Amino acid sequence: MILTIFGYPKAGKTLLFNLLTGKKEEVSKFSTSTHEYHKAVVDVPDERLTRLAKHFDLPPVYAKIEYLDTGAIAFGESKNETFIDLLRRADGLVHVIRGFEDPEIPHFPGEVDPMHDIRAIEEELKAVDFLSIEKRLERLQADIKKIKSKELQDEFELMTRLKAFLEEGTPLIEFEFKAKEEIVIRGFKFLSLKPLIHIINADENTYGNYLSLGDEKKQNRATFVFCAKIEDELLELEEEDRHMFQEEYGLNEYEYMKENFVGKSYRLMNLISFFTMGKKEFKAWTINNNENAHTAAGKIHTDIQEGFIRGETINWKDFLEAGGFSQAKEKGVLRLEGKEYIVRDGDVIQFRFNK
Ligand SMILES: Nc1nc2c(ncn2[C@@H]2O[C@H](COP(=O)(O)OP(=O)(O)OP(=O)(O)O)[C@@H](O)[C@H]2O)c(=O)[nH]1
Ligand SMILES: [Mg+2]
Repeated sequence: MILTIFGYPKAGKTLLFNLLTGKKEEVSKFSTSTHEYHKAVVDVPDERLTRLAKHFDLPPVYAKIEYLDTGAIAFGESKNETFIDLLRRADGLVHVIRGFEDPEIPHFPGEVDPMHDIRAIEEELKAVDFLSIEKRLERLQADIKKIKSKELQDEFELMTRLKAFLEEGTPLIEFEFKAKEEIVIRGFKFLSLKPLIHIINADENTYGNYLSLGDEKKQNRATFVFCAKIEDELLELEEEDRHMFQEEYGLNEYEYMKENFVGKSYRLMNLISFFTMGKKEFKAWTINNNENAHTAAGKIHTDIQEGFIRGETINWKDFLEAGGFSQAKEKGVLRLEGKEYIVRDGDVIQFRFNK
């Protein structure tokens, strides 16, 4: 899974990137480059997998998140393709918003005003999609003149509806696509169709003011509030000192983004994990909530999906208790599930398939 971090200059993007990835990229008050970006792949921490792997004496292979930290925002620029591409590649977008006061660091849109920046960025994302749709419509119009095709006509109608939808100011994520339409639009990688996480980067004085803007979930949109700089400092400290400083800053209830971000974004994006036990490793896989065993098999290998016979399935805790597949079978707690079985968070699955 790819998550792309973006936002106005000096909002604290790289600081967040460093916190989430353990990297030490330079954070600075001054130089800004819009064409450079950082990339890091990190494990999705999962206590369940840690326990399973330990019990069965296998190395754990965690699911992965690739974080991309873009340079400052470059929507309007003529040469913004690299930047837009980093956004298009993402499975989810992470918008970092200036919420701290520091007279030495100017804020590009003017006043520090998170709600303003949130709205402005949402408009930018829709504007990018709007342009892609307009371009596509022009193209389709020309093609339709040349070739009579129901497919092209259907796409033209869909694009026209999407354009009208955007004109009303609604992001595409709120559009109710039919399954067929989803296939048509997949290649466009529309930005307003992606889950979007707004992260307000506050300081100890502004944190309290912005908490009320926090919102776990609204149509695949979420807003989190955190204090990048303070969190960075606090994480350097021993547990005990940490609490003391937290109290001093008035941040007793502070939720560490480093610890909570993945869980929060999985919930927002409706993602769950299932596990497989191989000869050499115990492995976590990420899929959308509500997806079936057939799709899950496809995550692992197309051969497994195509030859799918059944998924021998058990909740991870029961699996630990039973001590393995054969023991679970003996105890009668191993379930034989078919293609249509909706995978649950924490399932351990052994796929049977025709080779
Ligand atoms: N006072 C204060 N400074 C902060 C806070 N968060 C970030 N900064 C400072 O803001 C500056 C920019 O931080 P970065 O993480 O580099 O921001 P960025 O968004 O990656 O910046 P660009 O990539 O250059 O656009 C650094 O000097 C940080 O120390 C904060 O909460 N309070
Ligand atoms: Mg940066």
